[in-house]
Amino acid sequence: MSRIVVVSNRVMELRRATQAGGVAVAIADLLKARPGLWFGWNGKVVEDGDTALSDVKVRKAAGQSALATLPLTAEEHRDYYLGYSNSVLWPVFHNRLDLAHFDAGFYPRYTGVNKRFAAALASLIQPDDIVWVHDYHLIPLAVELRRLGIENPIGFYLHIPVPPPQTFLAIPEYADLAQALAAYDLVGLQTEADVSNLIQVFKDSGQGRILQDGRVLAFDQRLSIHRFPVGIDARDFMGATPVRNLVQSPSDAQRIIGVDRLDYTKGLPQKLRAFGRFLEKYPAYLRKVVLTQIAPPTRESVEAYTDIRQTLEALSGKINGMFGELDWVPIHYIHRSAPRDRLRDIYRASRIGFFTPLRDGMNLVAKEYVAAQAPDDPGVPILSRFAGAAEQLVDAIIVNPYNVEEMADAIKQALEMDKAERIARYERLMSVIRTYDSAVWSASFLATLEAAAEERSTARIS
Ligand code: GDG
Repeated sequence: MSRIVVVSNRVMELRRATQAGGVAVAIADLLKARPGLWFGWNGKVVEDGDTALSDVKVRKAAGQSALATLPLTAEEHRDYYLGYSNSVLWPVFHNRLDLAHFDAGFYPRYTGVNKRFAAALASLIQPDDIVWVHDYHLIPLAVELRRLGIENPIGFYLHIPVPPPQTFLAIPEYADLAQALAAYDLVGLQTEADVSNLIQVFKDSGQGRILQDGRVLAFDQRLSIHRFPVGIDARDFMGATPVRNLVQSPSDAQRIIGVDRLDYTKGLPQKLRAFGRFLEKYPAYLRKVVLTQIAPPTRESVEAYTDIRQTLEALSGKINGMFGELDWVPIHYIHRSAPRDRLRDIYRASRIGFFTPLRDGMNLVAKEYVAAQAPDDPGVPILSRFAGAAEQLVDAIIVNPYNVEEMADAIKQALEMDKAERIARYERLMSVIRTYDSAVWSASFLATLEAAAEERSTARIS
């Protein structure tokens, strides 16, 4: 079996990755199951000129896998990570051109880190390795590896959405980015909408057309573009023990749970407003419902993230002040991370899972919530139509996250849904979540990548 070389911005111990949730879990599961190397940043920042910058550290991890890591300099951390990755690509790909900060100094360091990573990685790649690069921080990696003579299959998976071409083309370096994507054998995306946006980006940048075999010819390169919706390991969340009385509230109160990194893409202010509107519109539910919102801090040194924190603190305080009673606090807002097994039990104890991002690549939390439900008395997910997960989880209550009135009504609908309907929806949702789990996601990506690379080498020989 070939070795898998996984490349992502941040590398962590497999045990820690399993706790972190999200894609780190899928990568950790893959590397426990087959021989591999996980390459990327170790989370450390060092002085410019430090020898550690070119001295990649390789150490054994679980199974037959190893971790290979490098530090960043303070300037790289500022311009590559906080700058180009999280102040340009993240907001633009989530349709927030208004929050993008186009600073001319960011891009050279972004490509600089990709060059440095490629040079360090090239010396570790063996002839039979399959290289799988993850996410927007590392778009130029394949170009750099090819320049260094690496001929192995190289695939790229984007965890965040592809914006419509009009938005993508607003990035000053859009043509470089499109060309860099075309250097991969396979680009994997979360949804059909992402696939069609990316194909359109290639067409609109004057450089792409679809070939008869379904592949795309762009910038003189042939590549495959496919949808591989990221999944969870459902077994991790089944068999949860519901926790009760998490906060002082009437014991018969129904819980609504939200779990989102405190990111402006997650639609948190709209969600809190919708809950406030629900209490105002349907006063019979006062004292009968509690919204627990877990919102761990993230990327706090990026300015746009300070604003969202202040907005949420003000909103939760306002709604609690307006509706709260001595023995009932309507919003239980936690700006810290919760342990993963605790999260599972809270999902299970919640009648509603409330996931309303304004834009999201997939939204794994919605899948985790469903998987944690009791099969004979499951809760109901309310899900934004702009989360990638909405393409798959059609049996959730699907809402427009900009429509506060509609979300308020969805809460009522979910609370009043009879058990038979809840069970029927749960069973259909679970069958999707089980079928497209994290193992299927990585296996299907890797199989498609190997086939795509095979076609490239055959095309070259003939
Ligand atoms: C990106 C894309 C895409 C969250 N809070 C806590 C915690 N988590 C875990 C969740 C879940 C993961 O983090 C979050 O995954 P999401 O998919 O919901 O969102 P992003 O972090 O934005 O992830 C997204 C994903 O990549 C995968 O492709 O779906 O669209 O934006 O697993 O459980 N885990 C713990 N404590 C917390 O407080 N332990």
